[in-house]
Amino acid sequence: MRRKLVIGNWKMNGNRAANTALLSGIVAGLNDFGADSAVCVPSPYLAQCQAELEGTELAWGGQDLSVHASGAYTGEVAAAMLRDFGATYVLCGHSERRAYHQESNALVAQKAVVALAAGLTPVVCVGESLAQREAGQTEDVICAQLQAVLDALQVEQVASIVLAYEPVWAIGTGKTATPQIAQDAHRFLRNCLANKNAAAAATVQILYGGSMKPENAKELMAQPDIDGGLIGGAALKATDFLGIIQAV
Ligand code: 3PY
Repeated sequence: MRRKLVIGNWKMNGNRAANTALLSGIVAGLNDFGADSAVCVPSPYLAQCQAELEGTELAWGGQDLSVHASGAYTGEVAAAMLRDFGATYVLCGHSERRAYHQESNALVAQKAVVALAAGLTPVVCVGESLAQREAGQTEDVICAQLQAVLDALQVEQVASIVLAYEPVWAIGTGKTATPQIAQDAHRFLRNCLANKNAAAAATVQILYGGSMKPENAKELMAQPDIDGGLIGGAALKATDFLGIIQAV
């Protein structure tokens, strides 16, 4: 039985005062809903998460990491730095990183490897664009994105990743995949995982991302292969984020 996991992706939002209100609102409302929860925040706010969340049920993480350990890489954040501030998770290959920072499947795979080596759980994001879906390429695209990561991992490491299916056409657009569309993609991804490690495929959490909100979370998370959510806009309001966690 896989435990549900709900991760808020704050993207480039927040400020110290608003973060304190949001984090304390979430923590106050967490009530053994049967799901794990976390927030992935901009790097400057990792210290704030550590200070305000240590000892609570809410974990935290980064939104990206460097493939390098240290050195002359201006603007980059190393895995060890995320760990230094208590991060548990790190997003790898969010579609916005792939689109705006030209992150290739190979680079995303390297990031997942580096995250695992540092003791972080990589949340590997995959998803097709609208044009790719309309061209019938969804499975080819998400398979290639996942396969690059699987090729880079040792067989036993597969169990240590989290996967997120985020159809690009549903991110920040208000459009949500129907539960059946999402379930079909999740089942397909689980089968891809199974080709590398069948036992791990049964335990890896596959999150749905793309305009998940309290109103649609229950139906999405009722699907057999949907193990939680990677939440964008709705993660910026404590009641909405809690509403999604409660829908588990
Ligand atoms: C969204 O739902 O908008 C996301 O991109 C979550 O990562």
